[in-house]
Amino acid sequence: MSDLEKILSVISSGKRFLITSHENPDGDAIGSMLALGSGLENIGKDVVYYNKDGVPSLLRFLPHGEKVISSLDGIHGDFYATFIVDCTDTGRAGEEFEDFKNSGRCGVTIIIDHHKTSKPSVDFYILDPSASSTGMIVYSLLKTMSIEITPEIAKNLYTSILVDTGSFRYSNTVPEAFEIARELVELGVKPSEISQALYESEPLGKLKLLGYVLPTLEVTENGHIASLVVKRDMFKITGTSKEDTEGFVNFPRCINGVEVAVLFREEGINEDGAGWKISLRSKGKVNVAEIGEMFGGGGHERAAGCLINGTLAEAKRLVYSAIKEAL
Ligand SMILES: [Mn+2]
Repeated sequence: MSDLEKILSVISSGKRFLITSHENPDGDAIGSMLALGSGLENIGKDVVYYNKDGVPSLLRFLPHGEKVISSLDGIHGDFYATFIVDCTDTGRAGEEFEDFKNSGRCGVTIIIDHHKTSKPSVDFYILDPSASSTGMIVYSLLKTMSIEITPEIAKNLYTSILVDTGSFRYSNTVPEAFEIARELVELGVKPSEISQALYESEPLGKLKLLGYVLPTLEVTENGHIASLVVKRDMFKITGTSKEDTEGFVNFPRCINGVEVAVLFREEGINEDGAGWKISLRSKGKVNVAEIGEMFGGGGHERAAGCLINGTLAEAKRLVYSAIKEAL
């Protein structure tokens, strides 16, 4: 039996399922969780939706987003199976989830993901790096099970695809992305409504934060690398949080001639000094997943990340030299 057949049989024999995704969830993580869960609920299953960081405010328009809990404390009993979506590894769902899993309460563990990775450490998995988003894999799974794509599921799936293809602009925008999106629009999704919710509903504070971040713009290596820096005091001054830096890395990327864009975001202080959350974006020449991996992170060829401890100067030196090497 293939993993897909085993997953289908797990779904048909089970009643109670847990669905989770990676921390700092994006539209694909939450959209996939909600689309899969709604589909399962619609065929009579009980679903608990968990994400360590909850649903970011920008994604609260998604149908059933209010069902997502951010703590497993009040959860009683065991699950028949647990889906970890848009995650190469269960560790990305956070420490609380790892503890919950290690206590044996997750049941059968299943990963559904589109990141390039080695064999994940779960019971079964569907990995399709050719899919633009996990939402596309969830769409196929629901179709395979003949579960109706309701307008609410459609909205979640469309958001998954839109976010992970950068609104059909990134190189992962395969024909299937348009084909599925076309069907979702026929099922009632209004593209203008979703794009307004995603791209024209920013809080004022985010723009004020951008005002502090843009002056940190630095372009190096003959104009091939551009970076921005977000420091913690900028959040304090503007009343914002790290969630508000979503998309900032796209500003240095949009510069003509820039191959790799980097966002350095200051994290909590520990004994090694500051920690820097690094977001990397490539226009294609450099595989930034490899650069992320060099520092214990990972991601896609054109979008990756990692964490580096030390001063900003040290973090910049390490990242710039790795990119320079790859250019
Ligand atoms: Mn994704």
